[in-house]
Amino acid sequence: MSAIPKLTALVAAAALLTACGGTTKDDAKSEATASKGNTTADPNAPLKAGLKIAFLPKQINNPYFTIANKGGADAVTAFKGQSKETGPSDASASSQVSYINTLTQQKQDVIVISANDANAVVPALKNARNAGIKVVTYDSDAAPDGRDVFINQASPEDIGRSQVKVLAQQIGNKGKIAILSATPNATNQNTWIDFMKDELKKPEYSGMELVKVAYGNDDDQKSFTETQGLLKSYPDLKGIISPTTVGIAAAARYLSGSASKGKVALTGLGTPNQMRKFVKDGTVKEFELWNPADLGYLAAYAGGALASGQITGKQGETFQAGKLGARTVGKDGVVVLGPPTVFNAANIDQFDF
Ligand code: RAM
Repeated sequence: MSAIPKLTALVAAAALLTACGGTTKDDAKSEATASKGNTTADPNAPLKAGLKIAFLPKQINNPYFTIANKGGADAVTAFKGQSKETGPSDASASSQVSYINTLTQQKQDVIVISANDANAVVPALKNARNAGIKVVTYDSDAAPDGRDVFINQASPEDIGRSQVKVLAQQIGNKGKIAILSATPNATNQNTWIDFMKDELKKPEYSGMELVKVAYGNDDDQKSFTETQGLLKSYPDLKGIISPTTVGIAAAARYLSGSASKGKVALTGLGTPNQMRKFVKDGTVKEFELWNPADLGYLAAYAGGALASGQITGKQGETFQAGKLGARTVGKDGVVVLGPPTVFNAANIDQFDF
C-alpha cells in the first residue's frame, strides 16, 4: 500500500491535464478534482500511520503559532505520524511561497498553512496538491482552490462584532477608536475587520468613530510604534481594537507605560499568558481568544483524515479529531473549532497558554 504509485498516477494525471492546456475555468475545476484524487470519502478508513505533516505558520517567531503548532505536533504524535514546523520570520504576502515549494519537493503528505495572503500562496499550493499533497489552511485561509479544507477558529462574524461590543461597553459607546491590525493582506484579520465596520454601522454606535486602521504587520516593534503613532495623531482617542495577539500585546505594553494607561481602552485577541500582566495592572479589562493548541490539533487531525481518505473536503463529511471528538466539514470545506473564550481579571489565572 505504498503512496508512491498513487502519487505517480496523480502527477501523471495532472501532467495530462496541463498538456491539454488548462486555461479555462472548467479546466481549472478538473485540475482541482484531479488533485483531490477524485476519491469518495470513506469515514471508516483507518488513520494512516507514518504520515508526514508540516506546519507552515504566518511566521515562526510568534508565540500564538508556537502554541498552535505544539498542539498540532501532539496530535500527529498521537496518530503516529511525523510533524515539523517551518516558515518565514516575517508575515509578508509572498514570504511563504519558497517554503511551500520546498515542502512539495520533500513529498510531505500534508501541508498545514496559515496563509499570509489569500492569493499569493495559491499557485505553489496548487502544485503541491497536484503532487498529491493534502493542504489544510488553519487560522488564515487561502483562496479555496489552494486548499482542501480550512480550519476556522470561530465564527468570523462573532469575532468581529463581539470586539466592537466589548470596546463600546468600556467607552460608553462614545468617542474615536482605531484598529491595530496585523498585515494589510491577512485574510483572517481583514474578514474580522469587515464585520467590525458593519457592526459599527448600528445606531447604538453612532457616537463612535473609527478614525484609522493601522498595521503593525504582526511585528512587535512596529505594532508598538504604530500604537504610539495613533495616540500622537489622535490625542482624544478613546479605544483601540487589536485583533492580533502580537498587536494587542505590543499596544498594551505601550499603553501601560504611558499617560494613557487606563484612559484609552484596549481590547482584541490575545493569549492569556502574554496579556496577564496588563490585565493585572489595569491597562486591559477584557479580550478574547480561542485555544491555539486546539486549533493546531484539529488542523492536524483534518490533515490526517484527508491523507487517509476519511474525508475529501466536501460538506457533510465527518472525521474523528482525537480528544476534540467528531467534526463535520461545513460549507466551502470549512471546519469550525468553536466559540472563543473571553478573558478578564476574574478568570485569566485559570488559563495557561
Ligand atoms: C496573531 C496572528 C494570527 C491571529 C492571532 C489572533 O498571532 O495574526 O493569525 O489569528 O493573532
